[in-house]
Order: sequence, then C-alpha cells, then structure tokens
Amino acid sequence: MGNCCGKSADREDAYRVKSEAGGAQSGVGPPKKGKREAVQGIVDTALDSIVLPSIPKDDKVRDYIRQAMGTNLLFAMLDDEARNEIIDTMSKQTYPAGKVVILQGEKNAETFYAVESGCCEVLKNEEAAQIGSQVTESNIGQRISPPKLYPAGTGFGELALLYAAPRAASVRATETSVLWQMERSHYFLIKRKFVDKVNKEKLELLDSVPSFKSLNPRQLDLLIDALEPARISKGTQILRKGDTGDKFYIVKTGEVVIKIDGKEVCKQGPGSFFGERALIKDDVRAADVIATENCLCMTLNRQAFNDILGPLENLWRLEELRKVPMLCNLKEKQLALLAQEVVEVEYVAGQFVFRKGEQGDKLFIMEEGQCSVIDEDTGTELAVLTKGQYFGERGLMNSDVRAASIRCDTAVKVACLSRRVLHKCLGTLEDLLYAWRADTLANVDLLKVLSPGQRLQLAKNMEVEKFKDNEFIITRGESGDCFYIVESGEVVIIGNDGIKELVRLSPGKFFGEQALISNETRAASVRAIGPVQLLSVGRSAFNSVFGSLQSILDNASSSYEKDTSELKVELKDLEHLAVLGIGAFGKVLLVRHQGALFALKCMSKRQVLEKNMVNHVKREKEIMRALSSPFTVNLMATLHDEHTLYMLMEKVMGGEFFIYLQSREDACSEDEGRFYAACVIQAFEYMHGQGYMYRDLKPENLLIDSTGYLKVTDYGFAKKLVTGKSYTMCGTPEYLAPEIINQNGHGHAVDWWALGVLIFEMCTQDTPFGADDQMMILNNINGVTINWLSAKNLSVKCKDLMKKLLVKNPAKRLGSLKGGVNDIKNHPWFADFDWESLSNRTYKPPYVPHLDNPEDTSHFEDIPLDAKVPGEEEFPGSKARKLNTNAFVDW
Ligand code: ISQ
Repeated sequence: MGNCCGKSADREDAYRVKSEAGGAQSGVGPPKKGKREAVQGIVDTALDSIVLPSIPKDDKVRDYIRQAMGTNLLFAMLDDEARNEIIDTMSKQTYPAGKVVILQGEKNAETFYAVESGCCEVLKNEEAAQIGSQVTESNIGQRISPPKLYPAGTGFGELALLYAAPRAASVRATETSVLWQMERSHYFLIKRKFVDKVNKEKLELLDSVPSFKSLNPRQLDLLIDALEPARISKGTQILRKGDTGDKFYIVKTGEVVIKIDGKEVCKQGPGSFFGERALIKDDVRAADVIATENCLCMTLNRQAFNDILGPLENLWRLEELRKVPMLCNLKEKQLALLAQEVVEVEYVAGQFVFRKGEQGDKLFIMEEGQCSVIDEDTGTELAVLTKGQYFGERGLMNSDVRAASIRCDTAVKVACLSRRVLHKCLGTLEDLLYAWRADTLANVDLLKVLSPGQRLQLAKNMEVEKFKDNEFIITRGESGDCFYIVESGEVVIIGNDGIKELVRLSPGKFFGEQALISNETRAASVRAIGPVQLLSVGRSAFNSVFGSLQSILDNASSSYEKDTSELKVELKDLEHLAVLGIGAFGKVLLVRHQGALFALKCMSKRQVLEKNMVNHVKREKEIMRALSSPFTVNLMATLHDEHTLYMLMEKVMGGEFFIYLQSREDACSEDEGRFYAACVIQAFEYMHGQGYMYRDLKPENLLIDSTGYLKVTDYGFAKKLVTGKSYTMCGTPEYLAPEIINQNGHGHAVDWWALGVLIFEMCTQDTPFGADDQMMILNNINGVTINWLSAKNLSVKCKDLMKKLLVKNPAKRLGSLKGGVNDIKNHPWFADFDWESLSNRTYKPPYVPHLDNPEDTSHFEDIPLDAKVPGEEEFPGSKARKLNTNAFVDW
C-alpha cells in the first residue's frame, strides 16, 4: 500500500513507483502511473532537540540570501525577523568549478542552497530517472533543456526543507561558487516559532473582544484561521457613519481615530476593535473611523463567522441551553439547532412572564434584567433570577401547571424555547431519549452488526429497571440472560474476591452483553452505588424482535463486527496462503487461522528501524486498535518474532482501488465516483468522530471489499487531535492541503481537502494540481491552481463540490464549517444519494469484484510467497549490523 508497500522513489516524478502500476488487472486506458509515495518532514516532538547555530555574515551576504529566498512559497509567510533568524543559522561552503553540490536521486536530502557568488548548473540523467538506477558523478547526465543555471542571488533545493524526497536532478558548480546552506531542522523550528507567535497574537486579539468571551478554545482556534489581515494606509476612511457593514476590525498595529459628526471622539491603537455589531446584524456604522497611521488590522466578516460557528448570539444561547438538565444529553448539533430556534421576548418592569396555575409549555432563559419568582397566594418571594438562569423547563416535557409566578423587576429580555419548536426540530423528548439510547448501543461491539434502525428499535424495546444503593444487579456465578446499560447513577463491578472494586460504570456504560448470545455464567458481580436506573433487555426479548444475535453475527458480510479482543493467535497457527501486497519493508499475506482467513501485514524490524519508521508503525497499530468501522480495515491482533512485526487484519479481497482505477479505460462516472467518495466520507466521519484525522487519503490507500465497498487502510499518518493543531508535514504531495505545505498547523480539514482531490482524480483520471516536478505541484496547491481543463466534462454540481472542498483556508472549507460533514452529505452533488442505505450496506455498488471463493486472490498481483521484499537491498551491509529491537518490546 502507499507507505508500507511502496518502493522508495528516487527520480523526478519521484514519488511514483512505476513498476507496480497495472497490477492484477491492467487494462487499456491512459498511460499508467506508478503508486505515489507518502512523504514526511520533521515530527512535532523532535522540536526540543533542535539547536540553532548562529553564524556571522555581513549585510551584503544577507542581502544575497534574502534575494535567493525571494518569493519562494516556503519563505513567503515569514516576517523579516524570522527571515533574519533563519539567515543567522546558514553556513558557508565554497565549491570549486565542476564540484557536485546535489546528486540526482540522493535520499535524505535536507538542505537548501543560496548562491552568494559563482554559478551552478542543473544536470539530469534521464535514463536513470526512468529506471530508477543510481546516479554518480561519472554518469551525472546532461544539462537540461532549456538549460537551468543558478547565478548569485538565486537558490535551489528548497523541497528538501519540507521533507526527504530524493533529489530530482543534480546540481554542479560551473565556476568557483560560494553557497550558503539552510538545514531543514533549522527552517522547521524557526517557521514553527513564527507560526506559534502569529497564532498567539491572533488569539490574544480575539480573547480581548468581550463578545467572544463565551467561545471555547476550539471555537477560538477556528476563528484564528478566519481572521483576514488588512493593510490600511494612513488617511484611509475605514468606516463611514451611516453606511451598513458586515465587517469587524481589530487593530494589530497602527492607530485609528473615531469621529462622530466630524468631531474626534478618541484615538485607538493596537488591540482596539470596532464594528463588533456587524457580526450580529448589518451594522449601520455609528461613527467614522479613519486610519491616522498605516495600520495592520485583522478583520472578520459576518458570513465567515456564521459559516464557522453560526450566529454569535446563538453561541451564547447554546451554552445556556446546555445547562438545562433535561437537554444536557443532546448532542452539540442538536443543541445548536435549538439555539437557532430560540426566540427573544421582551417584558417591561412589573409584567408577568407567567403566573402560578397557568398551563405552560415554554422554557425561558434570562438574557437581560431581573425577575422574581413569587408565590402570589402567600405573597412570598421565592427567588431572584438574573442573566443565565432558566425557568419553566418542565413545560418542555408536557404541559406544566406553573407552580409559581415570574414577575419582572426591571425591563427583561428572555430567550424562549417552546415544546412545539423542540418537537419540530428534534422530535419529542421521548424520541430524543430513544436516540440517545440507540447511540449508546452503537458503542457495544456485539451490537455494531445491527443497523442504526435496528438499534433504535432495540432502544425502544429496552426496559427501565431501578436499583437501590448497594443492591446487587448481577451476582457472580449465576447464569444471566440480560444485557444492561447504565442510564443514571453509577454501578461498580466487583472482583473475584467479592470485595475489590474493579471498575465503576457511569451513564452510557454497559455490561452483560454476552448474555444476548448465550446463557453465560456471570464472571463478576455488579452492584449499585446510590440509586441507579438501568435499561435492560433479555435474550428472549432480543431474539423475538431480531432473531438470534449469534446468527446475525455469523451472517454479517465482513468480520469487522466481531469482538476480536479475545482472538488468541500464535504465529505457528497461521497458514500462509498467498501474497496480497509487497513493499518497502514488508509483505501483506493472506493467512488462515483456525479456518478463518485474514490479511497479515509483515514488517521487517530491521527495515522499520533503518528507515526510521518505528513511530509510524507503532502509531498505525495504536490507531487501528482504536478504530472499528465497516469503512476501515480492522485490526485483529498484533504479533512479533525476532525479525518481524505482524499485524493481523481483516482480509479485503477485492483488490486495491488504485489498481482498479488504473485498469479502467475511462474515468469513473460521477455516479461511480459519488459512491466511492461516500464510502470515504463515512470512514472520515467515523474517524473524525473518534478524534482522528487520517492525513493520507489517495487511491493507493483504499481497498475494495468483496461486496464492492471501499475500506480505508494504512494509518501511519493518522493522528488524534482533540484541540489545537498538528505541525508535522506528512502525506502524499498531490493530496497535501495548503496548510500542511505552509506548515501553519493543520487539523481534520486536511482530509476534506484530500477528498476534493480524490473526487477529481476518480472522475477525470487526472489530478487537480499535477505537474512535472514536486515543487510545482506544491506551488499549484498553494495557489489553488486547479487544472479545470481535465474536469471540463464534469457536472456543475460536481465542480461546485470540489471548489468548496479545495478551499485554501481550512476554516472556510466544506466539512469544517458549523454543519460539519453534513454540509458535504447535503451538497447538491449528493442530492439523490441514499446515505442510509450506504450505512446499512444495502446500496448497490457500481462494481462488485468477482471472487470464485474466499481464497481467491486474483484481484491482487501474482507474487510468489517467497518473493524478496524490495527494500531489503537498500541498506548494503545492514544485515551484518546488530539490531537493537528494544524499540519493539511493547509491540
Ligand atoms: C488486503 N486485506 C487487508 C489489508 C491489505 C493491505 C494491503 C494489501 C492487501 C490487503
């Protein structure tokens, strides 16, 4: 696959591995290209070990270097301070005429060169580039046409500052040349410090705005990306009294003067802001604002704000709704929906919001002013209500006879939510309760085999059972036939000694699920801690609705649903049947274990260590362990022996999607592309929901299962990200999002960018940013220069979706806005797509691989079991070196 099974690249079209294309089903179609290798830069965690040297140089040299950095995208974002800092680190080297600076194919290159004096020329050995053989000084090749020279004040080799790609061509000094070298680690650290500084400044600016006080750190992070810099020159009128506007300004540097009717009200400097009301509604500007100096402002417009977080006033209301116990189980999106529907009602002092004895069906939240809760019969004041407090919540459940009156002590504004609106948005609270229970059931491994509809049905069939403090719910040794979910309160599982508390289970947790399959003897006792409410369902009740769970599990089309935590596997029990894939440091085999078939990924410890991939494979293991979905390849077990690491996975027998696409004569139709994109969206929705971003989407990392559905594999670059951003440069060049290339910090939005690239590639057999060399690809991505010519026959809707995914600013990209993945699922391109049937796998896939039997490997390349792993020859003499396998003790 992409990383494990791709041969390392070493030529111009560098990261493509040409010989592997075609595979089992090469057909006619356009010229085949090889698989694309993933790349990786410095990982975040290595920052602390980087030491920055300071090498003196005079101003003239600094000017040359600055000129060489020029407008290159890698330096474009840096300010003068950061540029100077990086120039400080550069070291000097003099090359006599004819000396080679860079050798084509060189791996692990890390240096950018700036020419102070002399000149260098580019040379290329085309033949070596074609067949991937080694270039040396003696077969260095010819000048390229047109010739490319690097005179004083220019620079070359900048790709190496991003990641370790083999050098695309050689560079040799044509005369004595003085070059200054910049190292990747120094560039990375300075860039990182710079980005941190910029983001910190932006955060401080946002933090100082009172209206944003209710925003949480995640929301503020999102806004950081939406802030747009605006350089305003001295004398410019920024706002004009009486104009309407939708832009909010924060002054970062410079000064503005605020004037009303020509009279100066005040002058404001850095940190001040104006136009705040424009974020809520079209603001009729109340004053003139004029720049008295050149200013740098950060601006935010209402549309961007609303797309990202929704209306500002709703955010505050959402926070308030969350405090109402009856609504606290609702999901973020449901609360957001309600917040939108809340209406504001105003009362004057002395007016009653409601009176004792009236029928009520509304919840109220105080927004402004003060009310008293009074018992009119006795004339007593029971409580005082101010901003943020709520009342009348029982009216949401059923018509409530108000137990007291609410009288306004001052003018009052309340936010009001009625039962009718709640029902309209989300259904009855009873429905919501069932939905919540169904969600909980989705966490039970054994029940993942049920469709969402079946889980809802089960939720409705569950009984409520109440237990008192200390009461035993289950006793060890008794035979049980009931499965339980904790709905409220807490229970404790007790150890074999009958005393030791093993674990406490809070609402949403469950126990006893094996009882749904067989009359299990309870392995432990479970006791209530305080009053507890449980939901239960017995096996016979379950069977009467759904039939036996065991037979549902047996009939499930793939093995992902099975609880494999108890799969005890020993290497000697695995029968090797065939090779499914082969690559840089291992093979994937089809194996049999106790009659069941699996895929076994085998990775040489030596190769993993020597290629510095220890963290990569460990991360892949941890993430695969954490994930389990029909749209991801699921891990059953990990094993290792003296030389090899193993990952036992479910088998996916329809072949690699990359090979399937290559074998087609034409691009996918939009219907076909839509289905495959939908599988990836389901996978990402699940992964993102678990907090993981994937970061290496490409056809090479997708497998077709026996039913024709796609599964995502290869998790070496996936990462859990709850808040904040990641800075590690990784992925596959053609699929990299701009924020990865710019190293500005990236999050889940990179996967939605990659989805845009995938849709383009599936539907055009071309890539949107493709170019002859990698730096050009990266420049195309950075400038969002899309090759629309290749997509000219695609529908307007398809192009519109791609345009909305291939948006440079991650904060404005579809999938990352307030509607999340639903914005993609609801895009017109998916208008007639049946998402429900995709998730319950009744959707008819466009292509179902023909498989004669479960062991049929005809969709994979025919590789003998004893085939050599290509990477083995890459480290000559490495076999003689002693291997330190300590790195794998926890495998
Ligand atoms: C088949 N099934 C599961 C995983 C795989 C990984 C690589 C190649 C083939 C595979």
